[in-house]
Amino acid sequence: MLQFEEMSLLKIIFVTSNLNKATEVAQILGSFRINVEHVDLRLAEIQSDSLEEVAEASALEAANRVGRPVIVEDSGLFIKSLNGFPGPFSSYVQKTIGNKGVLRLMEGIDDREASFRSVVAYCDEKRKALSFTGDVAGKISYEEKGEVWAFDPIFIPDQNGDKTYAEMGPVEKNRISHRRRALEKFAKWYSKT
Ligand code: ITT
Repeated sequence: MLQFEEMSLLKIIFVTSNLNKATEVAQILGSFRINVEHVDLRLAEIQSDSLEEVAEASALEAANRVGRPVIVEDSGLFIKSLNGFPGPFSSYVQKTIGNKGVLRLMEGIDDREASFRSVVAYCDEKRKALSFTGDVAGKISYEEKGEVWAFDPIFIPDQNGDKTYAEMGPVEKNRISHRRRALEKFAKWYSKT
């Protein structure tokens, strides 16, 4: 017989080709009693200045391919002194010039202000995507600090002293991150549906 705890656990499929993201999403949604099944698919990303538009188009494609309700997540790092670059192009920038290239672009720039944005988009059989956005304000460091994943070693969130995401460790990062903020909004909505 099912225990009460098991019966009350919600489930959702998360589609991403990024294993780091899958791990974080499972940990964060787990804390809201939502169990995550990871489906590893690379989705077509439309070109747009809006992360919401990109995420919602990906959610629709993912729901069509998987045939069940899904979430996807699209994130971007927006650097103020670079007019919001790389923003929606963060993945391409990370793959091409990487953190060292970003730090080189910012040589001689004192204004290090930046923000990390996460958009979680949900889509089900109604085929109308719904998105939830989370932002964290912060700074770009002068050098890479810590390891882990992609931009983590160069992003210092404002709420946490001088530590980069990479130096914080997963528990601390998942408590305050842009992804946490977007997923918390999704979890509250999903738990009520
Ligand atoms: P999908 O399959 O889910 O699209 P992706 O790696 O293409 O995976 P995004 O376009 O959302 O994911 O991510 C943009 C870039 O930002 C990409 O290089 C990520 O690795 C990086 N990124 C996203 N979230 C991050 C985080 O919390 N810390 C560091 N880098 C992150």
